[in-house]
Amino acid sequence: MPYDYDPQNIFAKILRGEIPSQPVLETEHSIAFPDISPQAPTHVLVLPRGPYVCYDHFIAEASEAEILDFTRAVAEVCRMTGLCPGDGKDGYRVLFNSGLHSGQEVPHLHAHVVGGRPLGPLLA
Ligand code: DGP
Repeated sequence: MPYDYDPQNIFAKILRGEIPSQPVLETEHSIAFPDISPQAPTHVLVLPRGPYVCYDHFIAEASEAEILDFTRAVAEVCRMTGLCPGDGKDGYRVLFNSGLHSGQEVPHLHAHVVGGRPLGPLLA
């Protein structure tokens, strides 16, 4: 299935340094920064640097190194923001919006890492 990546989307501009961001984590293949409109006390976006529209696009076309790096970056953000239940903390939610029905606004794959308050039912 062809995926049509728009290189003018806002996260592509951030990744090219055309728009400033304040990364909390940078790795070879991934970057993480706070969401501009946080929905919880902690709300961090984790992006692969590569031009992937959504999760299934990423898994279909990214290298194993990119997938491993991104997967680890998400976990590292959970850890460094102090949300991991394994650390005795109160936990977190990771979600991807993909496509129209999800309400995806920015067509560059990003994981939302949210926590810091009770998050309620997933589809509330
Ligand atoms: P989604 O609906 O899953 O595509 O979420 C897009 C998120 O991106 C939304 O929560 C707001 C955030 N966002 C949009 N523009 C910017 C920006 O320029 N900087 C940052 N940090 N976040 C942004």
